[in-house]
Amino acid sequence: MSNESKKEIRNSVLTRLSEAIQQSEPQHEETLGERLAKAGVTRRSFMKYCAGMASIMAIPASMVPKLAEAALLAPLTSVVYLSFQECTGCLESLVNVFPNTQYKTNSIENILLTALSLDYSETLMAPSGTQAELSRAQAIAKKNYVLVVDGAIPDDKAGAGFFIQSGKTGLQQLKAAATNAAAVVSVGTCASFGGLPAAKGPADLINPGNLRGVSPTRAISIKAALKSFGGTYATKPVINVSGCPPIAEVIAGTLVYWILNKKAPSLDSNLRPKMFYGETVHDECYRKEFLEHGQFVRSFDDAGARAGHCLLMMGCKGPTTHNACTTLKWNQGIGFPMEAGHGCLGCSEPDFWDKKSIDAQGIVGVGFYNHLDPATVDD
Ligand code: FSX
Repeated sequence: MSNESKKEIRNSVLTRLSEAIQQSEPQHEETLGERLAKAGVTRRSFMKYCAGMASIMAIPASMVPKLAEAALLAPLTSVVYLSFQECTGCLESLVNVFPNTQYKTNSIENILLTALSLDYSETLMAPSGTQAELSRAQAIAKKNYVLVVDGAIPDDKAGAGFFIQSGKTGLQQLKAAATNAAAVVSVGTCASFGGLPAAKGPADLINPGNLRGVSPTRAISIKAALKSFGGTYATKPVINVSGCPPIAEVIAGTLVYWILNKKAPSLDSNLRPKMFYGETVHDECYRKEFLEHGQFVRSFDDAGARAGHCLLMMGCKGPTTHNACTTLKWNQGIGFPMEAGHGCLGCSEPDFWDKKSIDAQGIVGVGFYNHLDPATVDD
């Protein structure tokens, strides 16, 4: 079959799909209030839920009724979800938010999340190929959606050959999807800071293409990519939800904040919501008192390990890692690494794969499994 004939068939399929989707589009955009009512959630319990969320998010109580009213009347928030260089751990984490035992009001939280209209997600949606491309084109033609991105963006130079999808590079796809987005939420450390794909590795490692001291794909964060586009892309609101992967409730909480407020929460200098990243993992760690008394685990399975002492000498990076692991916990509130006897890997911080550290014998190393330099620990 000639290329011309293939093009014709493709165009006619696209036209038919487009007509079918337009015919099936609802005339009325369902609001969150209507969705909650259908699910049998009373106005009173929704207000109570909002008050609970507001206290987690440090929103003044006086603002709650106004925000809740606005949320009830708001149409569904459209979300376009793109994935680049990543392992899909972030999306896996997000879907773990159902059911949520943390807030005890899981039905409302789940409905709040269904207030997101996931208009495009390669991993979760049923369509593929041409139909998926059409879904993306239609989703990004709308305005004011939230663009959720996981994964870092690889080099775009001619011949680089990384991440080509439908003939377009990652940078080209990101630019197209960011154009009409109201905000960009970078989910995961790869999207937030480059993460694993941007890891440089040891200084003597020579990567393909004879590259030394840079990641093999020269991956960059979503914020850095948007900055490189310039203009309105560079100033587009970006919220980093870091972690490899991030905690499910932190991703959900950030999106719920957007639904309720239509603006970003207060962010730290790494563009992370302060409500979740305002404290270090160490701040609320139940092993903290052992550090204060100089009682450390020095090898796994020693007396200190059995007594649950501080894991700092085993490389725990809790004191320099900002995240909510010790408060929200993981796997629907079940536990966090130190409760399982392992130190924090520092996965929500920039450059965590390459960070310099020192082990219990005082040997300075580089990289993921090396240990924290005690000199960097605050008193
Ligand atoms: Fe990265 Fe996420 Fe770690 Fe994986 O999408 S933050 S490698 S958990 O999947 O991007």
